[in-house]
Amino acid sequence: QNERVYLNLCEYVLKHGTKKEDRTGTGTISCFGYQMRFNLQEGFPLLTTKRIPFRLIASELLWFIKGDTNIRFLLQHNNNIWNEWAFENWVESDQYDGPNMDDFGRRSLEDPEFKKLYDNEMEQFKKRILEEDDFAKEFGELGNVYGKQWRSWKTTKGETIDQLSDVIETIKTNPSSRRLIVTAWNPEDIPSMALPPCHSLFQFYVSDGKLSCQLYQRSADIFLGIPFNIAGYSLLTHLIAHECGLEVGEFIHTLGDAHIYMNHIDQIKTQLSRQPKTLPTLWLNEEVSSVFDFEMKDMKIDGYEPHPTIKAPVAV
Ligand code: DHF
Ligand code: TMP
Repeated sequence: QNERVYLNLCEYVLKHGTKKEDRTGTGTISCFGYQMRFNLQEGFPLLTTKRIPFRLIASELLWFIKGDTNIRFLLQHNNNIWNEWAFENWVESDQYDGPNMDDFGRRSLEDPEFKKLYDNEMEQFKKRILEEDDFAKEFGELGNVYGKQWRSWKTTKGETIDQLSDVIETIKTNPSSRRLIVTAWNPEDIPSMALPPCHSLFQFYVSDGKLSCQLYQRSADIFLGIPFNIAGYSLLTHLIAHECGLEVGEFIHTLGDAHIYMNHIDQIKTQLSRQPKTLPTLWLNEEVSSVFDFEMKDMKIDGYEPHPTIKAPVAV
């Protein structure tokens, strides 16, 4: 069963992982190099051992597909998963004159008084992103992240490359190609990104009328990020297969630094104690054909009856 593949990853890293310091100062246990395979014909891999809100997966993917890199679109969809990385740029800017927010991620976990200040600043930040165009333009921007690289990779000639459109076109015209690749890893642009791309490169493969996708993820937050990434790329594979008149094959997830944050270990153990349920199925609106025309209402998940949410802090 598909979900077992993810639970096996958790067990593997708990068992074989070694302690490793990390950029965020949280500490992890980590393994290097791991691969999971999900058969997309066996149901949509939205985990059932904890609730993963599908609307967050779908709105983040639409945001990538639009080529958008500003969190305003996400906030308009009540999606808060990228807030901290835009907020970080804001509180480090000259224009910010509120209370000191250095190291806000860690301090808000350790100090309840500080957390009140932080929550308040974050609320105001979100409000300004939604209400003030100029503020949003400047401080909602995450830099040249996924959407930019997928849809308008800048060339040395001053032109742009639409990798996503190109790959879809090639899947239609030359499905046996071994060059069906989209890369977000643009070394020149890395310094201008709020976070260098974690899901860095993906490749498609067509055989037997089925479309498969393999993702190389350089850095993998097993508890928080990975369930989102599995569902997000599975959804992308479904959308492209839909446009190209193909069935779905497999999603293959290849991980580089696969880690569990020290403050996620109890949560992972709770999750491992739960019995996976039947995976849901994905419904796509037949009337929409192009990947670029999908909206939230055109994608639904059926038969999703997961175990309850498990909360955990995100390392910033
Ligand atoms: N940093 C780190 N350390 N880990 C990440 O997974 C990560 N992911 C990013 C950006 N930076 C990151 C983008 N994706 C959540 C999930 C995915 C995501 C960012 C955050 C998250 O916090 N999920 C929670 C709550 C979601 C909600 O309801 O708002 C979860 O329980 O899944
Ligand atoms: P890093 O840049 O130091 O590797 O930190 C990035 C963290 O974010 C790391 O824990 C991996 C995690 N992450 C995911 O797992 N999935 C994602 O989609 C994103 C954006 C980040």
